[in-house]
Amino acid sequence: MDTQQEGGTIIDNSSQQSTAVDPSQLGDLDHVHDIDTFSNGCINPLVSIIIPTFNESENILKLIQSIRRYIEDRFSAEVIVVDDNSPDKTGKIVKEYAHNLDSHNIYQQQYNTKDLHKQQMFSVRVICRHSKEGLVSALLEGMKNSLGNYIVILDADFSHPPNVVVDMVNELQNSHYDIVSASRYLKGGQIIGWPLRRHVISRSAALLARTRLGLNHITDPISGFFAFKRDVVTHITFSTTGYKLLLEILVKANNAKVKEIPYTFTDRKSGSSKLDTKVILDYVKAILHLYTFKKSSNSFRHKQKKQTNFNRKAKVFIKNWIPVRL
Ligand SMILES: Nc1nc2c(ncn2[C@@H]2O[C@H](COP(=O)(O)OP(=O)(O)OP(=O)(O)O)[C@@H](O)[C@H]2O)c(=O)[nH]1
Ligand SMILES: [Mg+2]
Repeated sequence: MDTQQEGGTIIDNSSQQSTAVDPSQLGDLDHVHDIDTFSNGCINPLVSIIIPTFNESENILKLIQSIRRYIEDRFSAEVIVVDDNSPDKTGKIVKEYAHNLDSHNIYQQQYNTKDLHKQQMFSVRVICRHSKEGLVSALLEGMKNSLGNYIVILDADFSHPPNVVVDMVNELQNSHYDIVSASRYLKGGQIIGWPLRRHVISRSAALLARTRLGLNHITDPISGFFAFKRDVVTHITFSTTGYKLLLEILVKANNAKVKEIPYTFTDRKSGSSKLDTKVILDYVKAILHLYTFKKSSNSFRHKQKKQTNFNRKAKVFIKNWIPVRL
């Protein structure tokens, strides 16, 4: 199914309103100053793995190599790194790596053609933006430029173990689930290395989302590590206010079937955290936005139901009474 050309992931770069972006203009991105594509084949990958980065030079290549080791020979994939002009040159580092990877792949194609059918395509692309625009907008940028039928989102700091990506994709391929989310709070999952303060913030944020947004069945609705079928998001109008994309997808993707799998979250060992007061404030704003969205779509559904009931009663009345009176 060639879904990547159809339907638009709709993006809003302002904080509150939601604006549709014409999918035909997706290549025309003023705020992106550099997109590199190094693909060793013209066949679309099955999976797009999107990694947002800001100052992740110590982690990013190790992570890409690790992902590659786990998925090699299993399925074709593209890694899309979305970097916001990191002062530590993360974007440049990935760009160079991708160039080398590309030449290596060409070498394999030329000298190893016999085994070529066994090899799965693996490509790396980097989207370099002018300035720090936030995590959610980076993820949306990656999604807009992705080609795979399945999209996986993970952080660059090794908090999200790359081997779990394989389980997520298998689950999407072999089951009826639309979203597979890695949970720290499901039985079997855990968090290693967080101080008490982080536990309290995270637990409270998850509780707020579950109770206010009707997500009680999801143990970790604010997970940053998840995968989904492309079709799930094509009709969603996203707002970039939030810090947690999964939350927005869970609320706005009607009737999507969600499976959680447990994983061990390990606090970052290198680089620095971007969690600050602004992030917490943005989170609260996002909850309010989604709460309003949910309420208005519920009342819309209620109105529609009332209208249908009225129409049905009117039809019965016309059928039964009007002929009698005539
Ligand atoms: N492109 C882009 N990436 C970002 C931005 N903010 C954070 N990131 C990346 O998003 C991912 C999650 O950010 P983290 O700093 O790990 O946030 P966190 O996981 O909540 O907190 P820590 O794990 O404690 O650092 C990492 O890969 C970051 O490099 C941003 O504004 N733009
Ligand atoms: Mg992190």
